Amino acid sequence: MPNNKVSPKHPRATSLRIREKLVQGFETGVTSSFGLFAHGRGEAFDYLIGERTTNNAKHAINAAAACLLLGQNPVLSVNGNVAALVPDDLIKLANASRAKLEINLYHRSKDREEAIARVLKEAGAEEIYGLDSDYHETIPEIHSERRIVDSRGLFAADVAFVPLEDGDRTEGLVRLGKRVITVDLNPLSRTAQKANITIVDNVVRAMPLLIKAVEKLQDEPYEKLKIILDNFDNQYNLAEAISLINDRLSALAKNHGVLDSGAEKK
Ligand code: PTJ
Repeated sequence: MPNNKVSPKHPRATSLRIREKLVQGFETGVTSSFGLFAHGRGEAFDYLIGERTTNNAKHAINAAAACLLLGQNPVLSVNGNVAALVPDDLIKLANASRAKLEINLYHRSKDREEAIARVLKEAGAEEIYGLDSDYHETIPEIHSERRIVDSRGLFAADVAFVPLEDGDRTEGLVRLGKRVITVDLNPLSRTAQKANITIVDNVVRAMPLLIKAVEKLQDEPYEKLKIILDNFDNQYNLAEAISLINDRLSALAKNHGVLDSGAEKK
C-alpha cells in the first residue's frame, strides 16, 4: 500500500493522487503492471492537453451520453485501470444509463477478475458480466485472449463503452457493428481513431461529466438524442483535439515555455 500521503499543497497533488490510486490498484491485484505503463502514457498526453476537460471533450461527452441512452443494450467494459481509478463512477454511470458492467481484461487472469469484481461489488455493483466461462464468446479475427467477451454482455451489446481500450478489440467491436465509445487521452491511439465516439480526456475527469450529461438527457425524446448523435463527427472532433494540442504547444513555445500563458486559458 502506498503510505506517502500527498500534501494538498503539492503543486501536482491531483496527479499524484491519481498515481497513488493506480499503485494501490497494482498492489491489490486490480491493475496490471502494464496498466502502470498505460497510465504513464496517459499522463504525458494529459500534460499536452493542459490537464483539463476541453470543450472538444465536452462535445464528445454529450454525444456519448446520447449514444448510451439510445442503446437497447449498452455495456460498460471494466479493466484494471478504470476499476482502480473510478469504481464508484462506473456504478453511477451503469445505473443512470441502464448499462451492464462487464469485466473484460487485456491481460486476463482469474485473480485479477476476482479482485476487480470485489472492488465493483464494494462500490455497489449487483450484476457483473464477463466472469462465467460458460458465457464466453469470441470476437472474430482476434487471435489472443483479448478476443473473449460475454455472450450476454459485450457480444450482445449495441453500444460498448470501452475506456482505455486496446486497438485490436476496439476494431473488433466496431467490426461487429457496435457503437463504440472510448475515453483515451491519446487522440492518436488506434482505439481513439477507430472508435465511434472518442472522449479525449482523463477518465477521472470525464466520468463525472458523463454521468451528469446522461442524467441531464435522460428524459429527452428519442429524436433529440438522435440529432445529438447524428451531429457528432468523431474524425472532425479528433482532428480538433490534435489541433488544440498543436495550438497550445505553439502558444507555449512563443511564451518561452511558460505555462501560465494565454494558451492555458483556452
Ligand atoms: O486491465 P487490463 O489487463 O485490461 O489492461 C488495461 C490496459 C489499459 C493496460 C490495456 O487496455 C492497455 O494496454 O491499453 P493501451 O493499449 O495502453 O491503451 C490505453 C490508452 O489509455 C492509452 O492510449 C493511454 O494514453 C490512455 N490512458 C491512460 N491513462 C488514462 C488514459 N486515458 C484516459 N484517462 C486515463 N487516466
